[in-house]
Amino acid sequence: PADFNGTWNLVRSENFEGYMLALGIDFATRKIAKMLKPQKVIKQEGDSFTISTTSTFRNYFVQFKIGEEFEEDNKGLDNRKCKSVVTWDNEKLVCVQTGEKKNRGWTHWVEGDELYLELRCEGEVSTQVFKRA
Ligand code: RET
Repeated sequence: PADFNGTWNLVRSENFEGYMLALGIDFATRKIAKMLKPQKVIKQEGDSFTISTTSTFRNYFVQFKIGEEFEEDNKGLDNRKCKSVVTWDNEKLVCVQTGEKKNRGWTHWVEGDELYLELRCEGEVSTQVFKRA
């Protein structure tokens, strides 16, 4: 499988505003959040992952094992709990976040020295691109 290990810095982002709106993130938080250049640190050991997203404003941490459902609190994002499960789709990591919001989830993949993250919620799709630090 693909190697996600490392430190990645955001270089561009599309429709993050739409994704945040779909999550019901308040105006003030959205204004700050869309200016941020978050960094991701991913640690991958076999099928176990830890992913920390850090920024000058707020951080988010998630830990999971492929195929094992876990409860996600989304603290600091929309704070809605959901049941999440991450699986491999070929070389992509696909997360389904089941809860109040329909069609919620994300996909991570690596292309060359870039890490892609597609964020989905209801009808919105946001794409973020990171480069190796
Ligand atoms: C920030 C800043 C505060 C507001 C929002 C944020 C969004 C973070 C997101 C993180 C996604 C992490 C994933 C990790 C799994 O691999 C940047 C913390 C809304 C959407 C998908």
